[in-house]
Amino acid sequence: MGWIKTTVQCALALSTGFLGVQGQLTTRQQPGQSSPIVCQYPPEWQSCNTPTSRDCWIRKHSRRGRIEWDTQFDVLTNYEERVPPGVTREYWLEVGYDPDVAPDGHPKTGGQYFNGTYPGPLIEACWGDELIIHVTNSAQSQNGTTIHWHGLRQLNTAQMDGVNGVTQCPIAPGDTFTYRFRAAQYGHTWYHSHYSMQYADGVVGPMVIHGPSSDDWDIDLGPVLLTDWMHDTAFNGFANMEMPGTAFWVDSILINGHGHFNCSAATPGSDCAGSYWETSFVPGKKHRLQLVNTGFNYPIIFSIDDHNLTVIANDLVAVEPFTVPSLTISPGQRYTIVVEAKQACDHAGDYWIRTGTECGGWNAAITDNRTAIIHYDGAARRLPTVNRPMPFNLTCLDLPAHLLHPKVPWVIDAHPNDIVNYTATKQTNLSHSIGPPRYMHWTLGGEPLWLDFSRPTILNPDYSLSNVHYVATQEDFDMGWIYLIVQANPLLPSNHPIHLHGTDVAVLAQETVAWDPVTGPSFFNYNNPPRRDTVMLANTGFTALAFRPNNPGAWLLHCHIASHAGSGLAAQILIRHRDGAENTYRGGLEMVRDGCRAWSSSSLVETMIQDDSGV
Ligand SMILES: *[C@@H]1O[C@H](CO)[C@@H](O)[C@H](O)[C@H]1NC(C)=O
Ligand SMILES: *[C@@H]1O[C@H](CO)[C@@H](O)[C@H](O)[C@H]1NC(C)=O
Ligand SMILES: *[C@@H]1O[C@H](CO)[C@@H](O)[C@H](O)[C@H]1NC(C)=O
Ligand SMILES: *[C@@H]1O[C@H](CO)[C@@H](O)[C@H](O)[C@H]1NC(C)=O
Ligand SMILES: *[C@@H]1O[C@H](CO)[C@@H](O)[C@H](O)[C@H]1NC(C)=O
Ligand SMILES: *[C@@H]1O[C@H](CO)[C@@H](O)[C@H](O)[C@H]1NC(C)=O
Ligand SMILES: *[C@@H]1O[C@H](CO)[C@@H](O)[C@H](O)[C@H]1NC(C)=O
Ligand SMILES: *[C@@H]1O[C@H](CO)[C@@H](O)[C@H](O)[C@H]1NC(C)=O
Ligand SMILES: [Cu+2]
Repeated sequence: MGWIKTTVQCALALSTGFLGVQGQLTTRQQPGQSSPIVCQYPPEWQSCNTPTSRDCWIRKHSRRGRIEWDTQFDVLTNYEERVPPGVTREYWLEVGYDPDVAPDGHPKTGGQYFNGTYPGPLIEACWGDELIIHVTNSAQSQNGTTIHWHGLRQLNTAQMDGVNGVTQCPIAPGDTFTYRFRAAQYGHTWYHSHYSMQYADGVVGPMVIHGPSSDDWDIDLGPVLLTDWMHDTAFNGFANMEMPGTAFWVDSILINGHGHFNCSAATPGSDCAGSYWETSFVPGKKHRLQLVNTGFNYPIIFSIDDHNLTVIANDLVAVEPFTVPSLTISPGQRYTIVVEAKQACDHAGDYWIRTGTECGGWNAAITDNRTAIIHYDGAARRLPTVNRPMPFNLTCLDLPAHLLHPKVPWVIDAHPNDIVNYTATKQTNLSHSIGPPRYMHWTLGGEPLWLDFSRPTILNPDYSLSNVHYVATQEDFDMGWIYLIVQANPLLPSNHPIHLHGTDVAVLAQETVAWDPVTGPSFFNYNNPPRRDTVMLANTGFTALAFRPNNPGAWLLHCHIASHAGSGLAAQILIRHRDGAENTYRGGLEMVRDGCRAWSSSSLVETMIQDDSGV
């Protein structure tokens, strides 16, 4: 063991109240979880992850006790090639309604949740584990459901990606689908319904895969889920958007299921309490927080009064550490941050966590940016007295590329095998109707995406490729690189957080000027560019992405603003789907067929009104 780092502590700060500060493989207990998980590897593998060596994960010792350096898993390990030998972990989740969940104190119509909690239970695993997750759709449900594990690569398990109409049929009310896949990456992410607007009504939860970090920290404060929240059901919100000039309404911002709403302002005389999420800092210690925007509409700006944020990972990619005063996180994106509790004893106290949505533009309803509290252990409890303006830039675009250096570099070939070209734009008053008539559809590949829940692409690739509403393109290369150019329509005000399933993308360029095929490539960075799974596209510009076509399957590409994807801003990329699909997918497609049979015989299929793209 290394020496104990001494830190200045305030006289009162004696107990930490956290498990796992010294024990490197255990983590702090989360609400709703009976005990912290312990990572397990075969006995010859030992942990090398301590508060002063977070970059190391496990190491194999030779019989003679020597360290075999070539058999170590750490933050420099290429996790697309080598994955530790983990264990199998099994979880059960149930999706259902619960009228009593009121995170900001105000009731919500049509709230749907995992296990009746918001956010859902923490799904936890260790790097290399196999996960088996049984998802049951409540018999009382008026919706199908499918669960997507955001950002997980699903190598050779595309059928576990959880996208109805693409990788499976919706899980029928009363039915269970078992997801089984390997946690080959590490870090934190979230899982959410991919059935129409359902995730915006509450079907989301945090997921952590324990592994190494690119910087040291002492105390794990776990996932911090940031989201916009609406009191009406998102299905109504979306239906109300059919006419020009109407927009999705957001009522409050939640952090880990806590928030505030001034009921009295809406209905004079009424009152609803709400609450602030709180967490504790131990003076002098470094705290890890795993930020996720699980929202459906806004990018969220995050800051803590009088504390800087050291970023150590974006999405599921460990990066060289760097420090910023605030972060803008778009729906779907994540940042892992380390925050040092370095306020001196006479300033130890409570500090605001602030969230801003100013770049949302048209919805100025949420003006109070105080959303959660950091409490210094040992200090007297009181509402924070410090009031700082939020340090941020109004663009709400991603961090500049020069800050984001993945620890495991990708070097991109300047000669791609293929270039796929999309434009995020609107179509108004389409003459041919799909679903109920709508004034406007967002599109990516010319036509709005509109899936048939009963005919998922993975079972019907030829049908999908011939149906314009499946917006499907195919790639049959099994090596090299595919580029993806996504342009915005500069006449429209929206930025779009673009999410590709099945692989991380290298961000060759992310510009605020229009794409030009001649000059565009001069912006490209081929040498270890930022890499992530959700990339903000500026309304006036383009983003150029690159990925390897090495994961067979049908992969959704979509905007992570729920109403945009719902009206059609999505496409599918079919990678080598003909390579004997049945054998390519580990575990085969029989479970998908069983799920489709249950869906087809469900009475919901007759009564349900599909008024959106399905995703
Ligand atoms: C969810 O609820 C089910 C049924 O009550 C329970 O068996 C399961 O353990 C819960 N899952 C988690 C992850 O807490
Ligand atoms: C989903 O359920 C909501 C009620 O929670 C209902 O309004 C909506 O029509 C359902 N939609 C589909 C496509 O099942
Ligand atoms: C809530 O709104 C009412 C009416 O606009 C206002 O008087 C009151 O100060 C507000 N309360 C808070 C806590 O902001
Ligand atoms: C944050 O970092 C900046 C740049 O290093 C520094 O000037 C500032 O004092 C730091 N703020 C806090 C609260 O530590
Ligand atoms: C955030 O809230 C503070 C008060 O707590 C206010 O002074 C400030 O104007 C708000 N907005 C920004 C962008 O800081
Ligand atoms: C805002 O942008 C400027 C110039 O690009 C940069 O120096 C500064 O750090 C940014 N501030 C924040 C809070 O991101
Ligand atoms: C992409 O689209 C633009 C504009 O539609 C076009 O000019 C360009 O040639 C396309 N590039 C490729 C590689 O298809
Ligand atoms: C589309 O339909 C709306 C509503 O009927 C109408 O107000 C608008 O003028 C139409 N736009 C075009 C371009 O036809
Ligand atoms: Cu969008």
